[in-house]
Amino acid sequence: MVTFEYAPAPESRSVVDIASSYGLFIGGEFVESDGGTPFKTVNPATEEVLSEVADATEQDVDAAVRAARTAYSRVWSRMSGTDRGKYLYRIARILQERAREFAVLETLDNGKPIRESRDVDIPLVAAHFFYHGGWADKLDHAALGDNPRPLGVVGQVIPWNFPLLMLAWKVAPALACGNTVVLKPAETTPLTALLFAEVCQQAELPPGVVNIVTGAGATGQAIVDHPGIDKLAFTGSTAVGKMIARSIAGTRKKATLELGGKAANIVFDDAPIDQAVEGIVDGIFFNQGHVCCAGSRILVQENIAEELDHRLKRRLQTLRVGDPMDKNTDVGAINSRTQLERIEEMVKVGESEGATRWDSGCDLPANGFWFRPTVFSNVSQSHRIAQEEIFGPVVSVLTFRTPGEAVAKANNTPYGLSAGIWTEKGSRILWMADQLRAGVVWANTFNKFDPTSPFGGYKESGYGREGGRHGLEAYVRTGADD
Ligand code: TAP
Repeated sequence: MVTFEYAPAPESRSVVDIASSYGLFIGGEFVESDGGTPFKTVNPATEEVLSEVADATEQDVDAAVRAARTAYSRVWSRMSGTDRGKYLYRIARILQERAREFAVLETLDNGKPIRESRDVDIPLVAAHFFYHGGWADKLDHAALGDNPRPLGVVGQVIPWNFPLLMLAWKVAPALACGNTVVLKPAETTPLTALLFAEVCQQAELPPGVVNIVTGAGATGQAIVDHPGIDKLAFTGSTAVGKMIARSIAGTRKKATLELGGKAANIVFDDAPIDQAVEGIVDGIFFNQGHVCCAGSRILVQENIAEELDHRLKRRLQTLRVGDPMDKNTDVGAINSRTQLERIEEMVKVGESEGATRWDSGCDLPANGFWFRPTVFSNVSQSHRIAQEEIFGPVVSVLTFRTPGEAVAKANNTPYGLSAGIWTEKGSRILWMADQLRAGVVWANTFNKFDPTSPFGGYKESGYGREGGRHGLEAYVRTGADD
């Protein structure tokens, strides 16, 4: 298919200064690791090394937990909610002022298109701090129970797909409720968390309220196992989530786990089909499909399956895949070589199971990690590509005849994070939403996020909610809880 050639429209990277190496952010200062071997973080679109980052050891995690405990007992838990709120607002305003710097850095470290980091990630990050700043002095009125009080020191471990946004989902509610935190960003995307540490300094946040320890899985495990942690907030894969649940079983640690998903995006024959196609594109090709709630399974009513297939493939041929720093780019780089290999392996599995593979055929850059938008048809429920998360720009298409069959197929996975419904009938939307075992159900839209709206899963997608009033519940104790 012929598309216009756009002139390149690259965002400038001159707004961001990347240091050649970074230490750990403990007790309000950047400090060197106590013996860890630094690791490199690369730009996945070019494979250029961006910086070297400290690998936090058990001793470093211990120092961070001790700094967080001191800040908790001496300052933060004693401060009025009004004053805590002021700090959150200050952080939110600085994030807005430095939004372009954060967007460019996120795109360089993660590979996501600048259009998305600029228009989605960073504005939502600021919105989360504003929203939770508003709750800080109103916790008594949030229907959380009698006398809501902070839990103490919270350990937070986050993934690489929305690095700064996942940090905001974790840090903002924890601080609003009076807790202090030790957070570990993902190994492949630590840079915006380290820039956020600078924002904490700029906002004059009391030292130790936020501590950031970079590292790999072992650093995350050291946080999970540390006896000084009162609560764990984890976002990542279901496999690691299960390990964490096993590690803390029998301890007094509370936990919220936000894990994987395999969402159904269900298209009925009365849906506005071009809008549904846009919703499908947004559902699975946004952020290269590195989205826990991605609409990775299309369930389409049988009598419009052929038409949808035709329109979807025509649309996918217009997606621009390439330089994430170009403002025209729709689909950026896959975050790491490891993730690219996982996607390639799952796609091979799909072909060997007998599904039909199609891709958009677009050109790909010579360096970096890339995968073309891909559609699998002739998929059946038992295929692994219909059951397991691929976490890439790959969608499986299945068909149904009746609403009952759509519900049965949508619910038939180990996950239950999100779902989408496309139909013009309001009554059908309500009936379907009631039947679907998913934490979030979107109707005639997909991937819409707002800090006021709780997000979380059923079944193997985890437990607990983030965002909204419900998200605060995870960060307080009430009544006679000690
Ligand atoms: P994971 O491999 O689970 O990694 C998540 C985080 O846990 C990373 O910081 C990782 O460190 C760390 N980690 C690894 N092993 C650990 C251990 N044994 N103990 C403690 N921490 C450990 O997931 P991922 O591949 O980065 O992220 C993709 C997954 O996250 C997908 O399944 C996706 O669905 C899920 N996700 C869920 C949500 C929600 S809200 N439900 C949102 C985004 C993503 P390293 O970076 O060093 O490996």
